[in-house]
Amino acid sequence: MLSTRTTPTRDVVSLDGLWRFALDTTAGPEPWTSRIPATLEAPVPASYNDLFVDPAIRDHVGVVWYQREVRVPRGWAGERVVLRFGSVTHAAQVYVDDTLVAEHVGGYTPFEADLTDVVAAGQEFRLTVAVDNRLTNITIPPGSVDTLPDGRLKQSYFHDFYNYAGIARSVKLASTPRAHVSDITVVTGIDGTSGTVDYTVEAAGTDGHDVRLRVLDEDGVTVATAEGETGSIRIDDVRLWQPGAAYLYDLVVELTRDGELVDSYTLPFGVRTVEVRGTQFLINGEPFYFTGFGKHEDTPVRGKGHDDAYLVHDFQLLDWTGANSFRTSHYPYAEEVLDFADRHGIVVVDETAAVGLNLGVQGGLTGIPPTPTFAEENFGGETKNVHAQHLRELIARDKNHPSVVMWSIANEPASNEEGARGYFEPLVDLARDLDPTRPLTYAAVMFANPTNDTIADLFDVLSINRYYGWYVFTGDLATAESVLEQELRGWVQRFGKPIMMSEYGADTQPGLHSVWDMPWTEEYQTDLLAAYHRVFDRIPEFVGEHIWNFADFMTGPGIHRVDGNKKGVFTRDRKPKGAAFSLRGRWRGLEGRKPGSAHAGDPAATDAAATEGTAS
Ligand code: BDP
Repeated sequence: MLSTRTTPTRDVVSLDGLWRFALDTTAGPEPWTSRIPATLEAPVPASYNDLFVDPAIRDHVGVVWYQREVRVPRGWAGERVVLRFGSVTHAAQVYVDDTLVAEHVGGYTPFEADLTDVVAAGQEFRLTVAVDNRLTNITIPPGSVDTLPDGRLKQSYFHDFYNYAGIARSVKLASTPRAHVSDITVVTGIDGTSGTVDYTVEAAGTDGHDVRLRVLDEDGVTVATAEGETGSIRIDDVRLWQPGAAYLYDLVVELTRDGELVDSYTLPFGVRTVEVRGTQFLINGEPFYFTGFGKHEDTPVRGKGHDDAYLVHDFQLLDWTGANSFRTSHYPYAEEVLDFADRHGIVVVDETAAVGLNLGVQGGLTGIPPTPTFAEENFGGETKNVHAQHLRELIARDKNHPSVVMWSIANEPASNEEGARGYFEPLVDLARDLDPTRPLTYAAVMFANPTNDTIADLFDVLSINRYYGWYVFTGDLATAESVLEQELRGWVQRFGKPIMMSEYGADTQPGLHSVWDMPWTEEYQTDLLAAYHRVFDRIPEFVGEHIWNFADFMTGPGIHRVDGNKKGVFTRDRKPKGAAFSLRGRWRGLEGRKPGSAHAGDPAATDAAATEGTAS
């Protein structure tokens, strides 16, 4: 699915800003048929939960309504008009005046509505969106909704991060010609000093057209051309997209008829390869070692609302610590984030929203579920179908991003349980079919170990989440270190694949200190990470370390959490905890606190970081 851009044949109008807002309990019946009172207004993009002081809104379970008026630019007569939502969490119904124009389920992928036949250039229409935040056993992520004795609905879910909802990404109204480029796929390769670009162009709304393509370098110089809907383009003396050194070309795709331009779309892309060979993860044929974090889209007040200021600042902090990558735990992030990663050379493990396919969490530390996770009445065939559809939407959206080097199909599924293989095998096949070029992984929960895991052989990279020294062997780093090493070696021995740590960390209250191994102190977080790093450095098959988490984040209520999950290396407002400085020491080979003391371009820092980063 192409993202929305202005081109010589396409225009875009942003619909971000303040929309009228109401709960379904106050909006009245069929709110799309008339104006919702402007008592409450909510910004788009933002989650709605933390905006208002009324707990009935924050804790609302079910539908809320967003509404605004939109004028179609008068110059758009004869054009196709498309409405595009970056995401609506978790399900949407979209009305233009009295007409239902789109329905979408899945809170982290985009969808469009073709409005060509229901709106007119120069005219205004009323746009109303029903947003449903409910999670059930047939949503991804899953959850369950119960009715309390007083009649209120209660939402439960199997992940700790807060179930923020709303229109958290940008909304756009776009024009395209009726005959238009509807999709582009590029797969790049390297042949000596040349780059190869295998491309496919899809068009819609046309009964006859030609396709011509140009590749422009970063100076706007045409470096290659081609014709036809599919083909291969060669770029001589190619500049590769590399981690830490991004280089993007533009693929200008033009639809023509009798030599006249009909539609034009520009796709930025990078030339790079990704491959798992033996126990190595190769980017452009070179071993790559992931340093970085699992992140969340989470900020005060906005919740999961996309925010360019936090985007820029977070990437500054990634660079400052020497992180070269992150995982989009536990759902696809806003497209702006991936575009930014493409432009700045940050590597991304792109994860689906399949977090919590694991009833073992209800069994506490035993991990024994009260009822089997993959039983038909829990997460069975229908859940799998929804998961498959989500995977299709994710790969359709992100397939052309050079920053995305691997798909993570799920976080902490019950891969130790019977039924996991039947559930995941078709999803792995589907992902390989949709994208044969990128390796696959999933993040393994602590109940799944090298002996009882039933699915790891289906995947390319072992990603392991572990909390030794935190949830188990709390405060005992010596035991944590030795148990961790024994287990990681067990995974390598059984599966013989590259292995990385996809989560490890400790909740940390900034300002709390101790000379002893005291959980929650800044020193304990630093020391726990150091213990893990010693283990990683002793295992030759290790290909990466992603700490949990980049920053503190909001969670649902629970006795394990004090104002959210505090495993951040940065606080929720992005202040460094002590561990940030020691990470910088490990990943950049630098100590110190001044941002000016080490830039990406500092050769000493880069060399040191490279040496550290590839040490295994
Ligand atoms: C892991 C989950 C992650 C949690 C983390 C924790 O993958 O989402 O936030 O535990 O408990 O199991 O901090």
